Amino acid sequence: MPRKFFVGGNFKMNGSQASIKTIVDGLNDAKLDGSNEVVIAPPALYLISVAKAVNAPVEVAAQNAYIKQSGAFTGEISPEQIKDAGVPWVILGHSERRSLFHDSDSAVAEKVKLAIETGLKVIACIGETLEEREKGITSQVNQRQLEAIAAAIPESAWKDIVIAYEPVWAIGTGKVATVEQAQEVHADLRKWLAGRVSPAVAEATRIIYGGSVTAKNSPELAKAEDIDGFLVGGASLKPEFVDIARTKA
Ligand code: G2H
Repeated sequence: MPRKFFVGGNFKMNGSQASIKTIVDGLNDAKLDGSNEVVIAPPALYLISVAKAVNAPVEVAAQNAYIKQSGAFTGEISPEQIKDAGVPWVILGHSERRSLFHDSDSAVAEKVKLAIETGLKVIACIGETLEEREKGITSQVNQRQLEAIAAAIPESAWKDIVIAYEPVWAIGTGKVATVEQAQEVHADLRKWLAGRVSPAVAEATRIIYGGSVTAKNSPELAKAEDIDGFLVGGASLKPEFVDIARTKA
């Protein structure tokens, strides 16, 4: 079965009630036909209102979740609370969480495990830094990050996981990976999944690309065999997100 193309919009810590309403109105007006899976991730404060306002087929994701369901963890939100808010998805392991908030490989894996056990679907982010790429360890870094997740979950969990490959050097920098660079990593990850998890999981799992994706570069990237969609940051705040959401549709 072909993998359904997936477009995520990660608003990061951007937007206001008014600007987010404009984005949601734009998506609703676009009347997307559901041939692509489209998910938007506003800041946590706006999750409930966006989940209520956005029309199917667009769904909503939280940008992070904690490793516990409740308790004295000031400032955190739990997978149960995300589910209770009517939000089916969560982004975990984004490089900004890893680098700025010290989310380790094992913390990300624990978060993925609890989110999956709670019934959420997960956009699991991995990616190498420029330094790691220049050292020639791109493959090892991405596999190490994915291995932590693979070791924490059963094979059946992969049906609810989308892998987002986001080279850190391409995030918000305007330096998009070339189609060849991205395809090489995506193919490498799919091969790794086949060996580590199973050929069926490797075949079915969406591996999406993130890092300075725009309406201009998305059609070319989408042609690559192993690029199954995008996680879009900056451009998800702009009207062009609707065009990206329609890539390949
Ligand atoms: C990568 C991406 C979205 P941007 O972080 O996750 O952001 O498209 O702004 O590079």
